[in-house]
This record gives sequence, C-alpha cells and structure tokens, in this order.
Amino acid sequence: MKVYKTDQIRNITLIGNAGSGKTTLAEAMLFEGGVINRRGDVQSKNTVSDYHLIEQEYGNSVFSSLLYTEFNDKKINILDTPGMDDFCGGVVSSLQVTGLGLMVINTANGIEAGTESAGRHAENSKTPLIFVFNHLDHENAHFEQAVEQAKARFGNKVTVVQYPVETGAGFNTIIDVLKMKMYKYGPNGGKPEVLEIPASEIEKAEELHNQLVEVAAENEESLMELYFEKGTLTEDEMRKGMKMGMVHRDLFPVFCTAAKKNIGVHRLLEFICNIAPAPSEVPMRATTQGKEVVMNENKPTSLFVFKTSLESHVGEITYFKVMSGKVTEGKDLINTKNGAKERISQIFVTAGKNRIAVPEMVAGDIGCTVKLKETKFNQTLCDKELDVIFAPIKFPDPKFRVAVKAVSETDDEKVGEILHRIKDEDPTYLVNYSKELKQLIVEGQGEYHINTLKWYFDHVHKIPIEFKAPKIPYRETITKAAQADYRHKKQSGGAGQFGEVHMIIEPIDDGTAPHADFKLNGKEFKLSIRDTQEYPLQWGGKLTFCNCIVGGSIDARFMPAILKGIMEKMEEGPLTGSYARDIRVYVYDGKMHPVDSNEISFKLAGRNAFSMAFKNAGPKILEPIYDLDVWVPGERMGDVMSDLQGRRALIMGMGSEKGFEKISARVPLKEMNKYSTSLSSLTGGRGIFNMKFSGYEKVPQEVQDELLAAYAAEQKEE
Ligand SMILES: Nc1nc2c(ncn2[C@@H]2O[C@H](COP(=O)(O)OP(=O)(O)OP(=O)(O)O)[C@@H](O)[C@H]2O)c(=O)[nH]1
Ligand SMILES: [Mg+2]
Repeated sequence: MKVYKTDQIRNITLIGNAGSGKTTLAEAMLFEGGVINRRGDVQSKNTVSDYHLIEQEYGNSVFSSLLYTEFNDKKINILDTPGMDDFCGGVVSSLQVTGLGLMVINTANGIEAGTESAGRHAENSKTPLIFVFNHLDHENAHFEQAVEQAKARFGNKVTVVQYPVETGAGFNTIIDVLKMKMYKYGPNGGKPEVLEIPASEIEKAEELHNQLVEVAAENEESLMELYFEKGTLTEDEMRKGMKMGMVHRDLFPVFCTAAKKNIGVHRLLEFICNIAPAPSEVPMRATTQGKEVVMNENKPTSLFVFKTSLESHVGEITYFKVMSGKVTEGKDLINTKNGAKERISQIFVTAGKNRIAVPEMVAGDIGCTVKLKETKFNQTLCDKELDVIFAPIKFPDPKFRVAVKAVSETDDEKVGEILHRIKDEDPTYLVNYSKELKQLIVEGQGEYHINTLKWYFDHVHKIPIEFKAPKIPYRETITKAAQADYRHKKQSGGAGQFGEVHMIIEPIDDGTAPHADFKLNGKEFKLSIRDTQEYPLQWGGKLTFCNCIVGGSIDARFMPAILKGIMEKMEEGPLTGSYARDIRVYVYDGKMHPVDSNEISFKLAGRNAFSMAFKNAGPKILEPIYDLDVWVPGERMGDVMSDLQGRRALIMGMGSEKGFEKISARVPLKEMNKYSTSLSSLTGGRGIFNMKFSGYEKVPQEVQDELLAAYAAEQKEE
C-alpha cells in the first residue's frame, strides 16, 4: 500500500442504532474501494468488521473495528461501532479519533433510541455528522417522514443532499441536489449511471438545491455575498461552504443508501473524499499540559493510543492515531505516562482481523502495532523532545452493578485476573474488590453489557461464574446519648486479665462541641474533659474520643488500647456489622488491677462497653443516598415517576431539557438495583439517567427491622 499524506486521509466512525446497517455499509465501502472482492453479510457471519465469535453469535457488533478503504486516491479509515448503547465504549473512543461520524439510520424504523444515544455521544465529542438513510429498499421505508423525525430530534441542520425517487423493492435511483444529477444503480449497486434529472423531479430538486446553497452560504460571509450577488454558488464554493458547515456542526447532510444492495455507497464515498474534512481540518486533540501539537508530518512524532485488544495467536494489539510527524517501522518512542521506551517494530493498517504491514504512516492516519510492553489505551507515545500527553478519553459512568463470583471458590483469583484484562480492553467496565462488602463488584453500561461477561467466561475461559446482587454499604450510628460500664476479668491459672471501663457515648451532630454534663437514666454525670481527639474515618464520618479520666482510675498507657477496642467495634458495627460513624465517646472512669491489668484487657473492656452503650443509644442504620437525574420522553413521564415513587425516591425537581423531561430526585441505593433495565423497558430504551453519591441517611424503621432480621438470619447460618 502506498503512503497516504495527511490531506489524503479521511477518518470516519459509523454510528447509529443496532441493525441500522453500519457493518453492512462498511462491507460495501471496502468492496467499492477494492479492499475485498466479495461482500460478506451479517447473517452469513462473514463480514470483515464483525469477526469476533461473540459478534457472530449475537448478530451485532460488540467492539469497534478498524477498517480502511481506498477511494479516489484517498485512504478512508473506518471505525465500525456497535449500535447497542451497552457497548458504547467503542463509540466514544472512535469518535474521539475521527473527524466525522456517519449516522446510519434504518429508514423503515426512523429515529430510534440508539440513534439518539449515538447522537449524544457525537455531540459530546463535537463530531460532525453525515446522516445516512439506509434500508431504503425496505417496503416500510418512508424517507421524508424519517427526515422530518431527524430534523425534530437533531434540528434543521439536517439538510437533504439526496433523496430517493422511489423506496422499497424498486429503490435504485437517487437525486443528488448538490451535483444536480440523478444516480441510477444496477441490480448489484456499485458504480452508478449519472443522468440528468428528469422533468418530473426538477422542481423538487431545485427547491432542495436552493435550500442547500443557502445553508452552504450561511457558513462564510464571503460565500453569502457571492450568493446574494449571483443567486447561486459554484460546486467549488458549495464544497467550501458545506465543509465549513459540517466542521462547525451547523450542517448534517443527508445521504441515501441500501447498503445491502450496495446502492448509494459509491457516491457517498465520493462525497467523503471531496468534502469531508481531512484530519488537519478538524480541531486538534488537547494535551493535558496545554502544549499545542500541530498535525503535520514534518514535526516530531506523537501517537495517541485509543484502543487495545487481546487477540488469540497475536497477543495485545495497540491501536493508535498518528497525531503529528510520522511513524516508521523500528521507530523508538517514549510512553509519556510511565516513561517506558517502546519500539514500534511493525505498523499495520487493518481491515478487521486482516493486518497489512506498511512501512510508514503520517500524521492523521490510524493504524495498529503489536508487542508493546507497557502501553495501554489513553496513553501517548512520542519522540523524546516532544514530551506531550494527549487528553485522555473520558468514558460514560457505569449504570449497572453486580457482584461476580466464580462458581467454584478455587477459580476466584483467576476470575479476578480475567476481569481486569477484560476491563483493559473495554474501559466502560469497572472492576473493584470491595473489602467492606467482601464482594468483587463489576460495573458496566447495562445488564446486557454485564451478561456479556458471562458469555466470555462460558465460551472463552470455560470458567463458570455467577452474579449476585451487590451488597449495600450501610453505616451505623446512634441518635442519643447512653452510658455503659464493662469489666473484663479472667482468672485462669497464672496471670489473670482485668480492665474496667466506664463510658458515655453520644451522636456527633455537626456544630456541637464536647460537653461535660449529662443526665442519663435519672443519673447526673459531671465529666472533666482533659483531652479530645478527633479521628476521621476511612469510610466517612468521624469518631471523637474524649479522655475524662481523673484521679488515675485508668493509667494513661491503657487509653490507646481502649480506643483500639472501640475502633474495632466501629469497623464492625453492633447492629449489622457495617461501619459505624459520627460518634463521640467519653471515657470517664474505670478500674485497674495492680497485677492483672494489661492492654488486651482494656481493649476488650473498651470494645464491650462501647457495644453495650451503642445498643442503648437509639442505634440507627444509615443507607447511601444518590442524587439521580433521569431524562425521559414526555409521554413516559407518568410511568417513570410512579416507578421512582416505588423506589422511595424524593423528587427534587422537574424540567424540560432538549426535548426530554428531566426529573431530579434523591434515591436510596438499595432500591436502585437493575434500574437501567427498568428505565429502559419503561421508555423503549430512550430514557437515560445519571447517579451520583450524595451522602448517608437514616433508613425508615421498617427497612431497619428488615435489615436487622436479615443480619440475624445470616449470623445464624454462619
Ligand atoms: N434490506 C436491507 N437490509 C440491510 C441493509 N443494511 C443492512 N441490512 C441488514 O440489516 C441487518 C443489520 O445490519 P448490520 O450491518 O449488522 O447493522 P449494524 O448497524 O452494524 O448493527 P449493530 O452492529 O448491531 O449496531 C443485517 O441483517 C443486514 O443484512 C439495507 O440497506 N437493506
Ligand atoms: Mg455492526
């Protein structure tokens, strides 16, 4: 393959709802460019893009795959992404390295939930879009209706460049109002016959042409002037205006295809080559240091790694975009994250699993390499003198949590290792072992995403795993002051053990200071506080320890042991074994034995006195509360609200945002298990939500009773 220069490269991401035809379109693009000489199809499980076993079994793309085609002396790098939003990791990373998204729409279905989510990802990365109305050969394809829907959802930027003369089985002719020509395709699609627009279509075509000219002119003052002067623009002027409009996301041109029949693809590729921005014509990725890097092949080299994948027989494949300079075989680069030296032994262009070695790639191109030792996605490799770090890709927060366990305990460690490897390839999984919950918690983008893990373990690793509901990190605290004494005494043969501790505990309500007077159970206490220490707790909240010992009833050297005993009980709260927080302890009296008192005795006395006092201090379980924002289509608002009420949600506000109704609420984590699945089924996949930890709140009494009973049953079982 020849070496393409920066201005000969186009980078595109195919996005859109599952089944809209992205993978099929990619196949046709490769065929038109001569990269393959036979078109595979998704049902026959032989497309270039869906080459993973899981994709062939699912019948859906699961990963982003890098493909390329060569057309009109340009190289087009294509990232084909999954339409199911559970696999949005590949969409998000691909959009960040390409200057253009092709939003593929199944015209028979119109705008779907996945069209909307893909649109949101493109908006977040400010990626320009072309709308490709596909499946036009479908008997239910209503082109104009679908375009109207797209305008309603994405604004009037959606502008017709092409329309079909006829949809359904007879679809083979497209009117192009940029070229003002008619394109007629044969039964196998491919290269069209270019014809004059017939009289029956000319009026409509001219009207749409004028609309397009206006949109193109709007994007530059000089073009606007020309347009006013001449009443029209030349093709070159149109190209310039359209490119500007696209780059600024003020114009989303509409194209027509039936990818499966390879109709419309040739002309679409031509448009991409002529008008889509070259890599140097879209904004450059920022660096974390604020240093500017110019996308120019004559500058020092830098590569941004946007994806890694582990493939059998090959090992890890590292996908990169050349951000500046050029990369050649055998080039040494530095990983600016960890300082590792990496030799790029070989560089490849890829079409799915086929890799073709090339000697050189210049700024703007996308390719892959193998055998890197210490480089992961989101890292930068560059010439030493450049020393830049490109801003990392930020992935969406997870939406679904589950605890994962190996069916056989002996496999637990292996399962943990494999999960971490899977996470390296798909950064939208989060994997953490929670010491507190004693569970391996995995988070993902949805239930389907999480269930896919099971597929890997069953089919690839052959290790059975099971999913459990993740435990909730409860906390315990108290609501009033209480007093307790405890004497630890043990006489067994030789040296005995003796320690006695008297304490008062009370809740820390922010703002109150330690105080000396208490009246508890009709008894008055007057303490003299000698020393106060505050201990912030790792799990949130604090413990305040007041030493009120007078007259040497307990030696100062035993105080740390008492504190230790209390801390131990705070770590395993008296109610349900959850962490306790926000308690002030006054140790004001006790007893020692001249021979038998030691640290262990005071630790146990402190621990037990604390536990007794805790139980009399109006103990309460606290639960984690999250701030929740939900966006739903207006007509589903009622269902979503009543579902939230069933989840003990406190509605904090409502409003409209971008055509959706937004509900803000505070919800207990306990009630949000599998929320993404419920919301999805309540809203036909269109609802979205965000959840952020807010704080801890006391649970209602009935929930507390339920939790206490569950804990008692669990203890009995053990
Ligand atoms: N009749 C017809 N079928 C099409 C067309 N494009 C795609 N298909 C079929 O639609 C189905 C889905 O196509 P894919 O290419 O897998 O869709 P996708 O957008 O890649 O789907 P995901 O990977 O799940 O996001 C397949 O059975 C294709 O053969 C088209 O233009 N006309
Ligand atoms: Mg696909």
